[in-house]
Amino acid sequence: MGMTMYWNPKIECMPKEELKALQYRELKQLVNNLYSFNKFYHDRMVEHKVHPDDITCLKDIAKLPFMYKQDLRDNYPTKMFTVPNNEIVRYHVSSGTTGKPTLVGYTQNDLDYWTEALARSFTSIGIGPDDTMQVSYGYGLFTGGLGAHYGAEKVGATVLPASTGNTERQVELIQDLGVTAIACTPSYMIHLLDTAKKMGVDIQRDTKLRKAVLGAEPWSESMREHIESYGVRAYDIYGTSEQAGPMFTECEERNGIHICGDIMYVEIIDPESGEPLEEGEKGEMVVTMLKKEAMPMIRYRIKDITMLMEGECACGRTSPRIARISGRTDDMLIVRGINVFPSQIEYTLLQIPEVGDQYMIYVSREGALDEMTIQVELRPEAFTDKLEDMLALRGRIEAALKKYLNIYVKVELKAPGELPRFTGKAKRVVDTRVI
Ligand code: DLL
Repeated sequence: MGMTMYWNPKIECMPKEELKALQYRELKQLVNNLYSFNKFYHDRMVEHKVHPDDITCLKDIAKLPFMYKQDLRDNYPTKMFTVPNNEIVRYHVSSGTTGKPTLVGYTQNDLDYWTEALARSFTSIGIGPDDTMQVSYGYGLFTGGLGAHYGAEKVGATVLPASTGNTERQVELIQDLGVTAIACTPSYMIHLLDTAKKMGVDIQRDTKLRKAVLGAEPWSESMREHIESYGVRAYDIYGTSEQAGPMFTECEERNGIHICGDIMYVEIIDPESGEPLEEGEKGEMVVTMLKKEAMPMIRYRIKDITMLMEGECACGRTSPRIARISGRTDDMLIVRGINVFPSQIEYTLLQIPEVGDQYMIYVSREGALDEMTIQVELRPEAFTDKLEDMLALRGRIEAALKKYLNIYVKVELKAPGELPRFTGKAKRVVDTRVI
């Protein structure tokens, strides 16, 4: 594999104690600033009876209140921003819940730190000037496309902004342009490999594609093995729009995802009690973004389940590492790369007078692509055997769901009483995807 390359060795290999001191300084400055100059954070701290002077070491971060996605929704669109509007240079929007999306704003410095994180990450997996990277995450409101794009350009790679879709064309481009690395969701990667096979293209023999940077949704070691059987080495990449977007990857060792500790401070807590957990203990990740200007995040409850890994990484980086995300503490589903909350589906269905109280959500994987089917029970007065009326109603429900969820879902209408009733806690989501 040759000599280990670092993008920013001073920070990436900084002695752990030094990094902690740096994190403490950043935290202290962040908390002081927000307490003095921002109403939202000031009021929160007062409400929580904590003053910046109470923070005297890194562990004191636990005295600060948590932040939740609900805070972002309540303050939609820009009430959480802490800089004047003319300092905002970019927005991204994450898919909505109950009709309301989450807006993220960035200053130029915010974009630069995001890109810096990706430059370190891509360098750690050997992506550099000799690579041509096809970015097949969605470009647009989603952070995946533009995020990976700027990161890959920063390390000097040639970037092909393919975005999603038109997979046969994507396979042709991989061949024609000698693409060496791809960034996309793991399910799209599998779809692309299937498509190549159908086209008679042998990835290993007919292309130069050797690396894939996969994330934005959960995946597993068995998916990794499947992808690697095509001669493509697969790496996990993690991030969320509240942090910036895709940011952190495994290194060549693939022994956890390296977090840029100078940019983000990670705590793992017990999701029930909120108490901090030790390295090696699985819990909910809570993040504090140490450098963000436009939309700071202090102790933000991401809801992803992971743990901080013990010991040193053989790559020489001293940065904290988290394990592969193993689930969520809420019911969020990721369907074709879109974050979908079942509560969002329920909310949409409730707006339609013909729909009764019972519904079921089925998520499956057809080939490599996710399919979502929603069965809805109609009210007795709405149910008829006139096919035309039923088709029109189905069309209306599908359109309403498409509008709120941003993805196509298949709707099946059911007669009153036809769907299962639950005696205990209703289990309306059946997710049969094997990952
Ligand atoms: O998915 C950002 C991203 C883009 C990450 C491209 C990686 C690659 P959101 O749309 O805000 O941002 O969704 C964030 O997706 O809380 C996790 O639940 C899930 N997720 C992201 N990466 C992974 C991963 C982007 N590698 C939410 N493994 C997060 C498992 C992931 N889950």
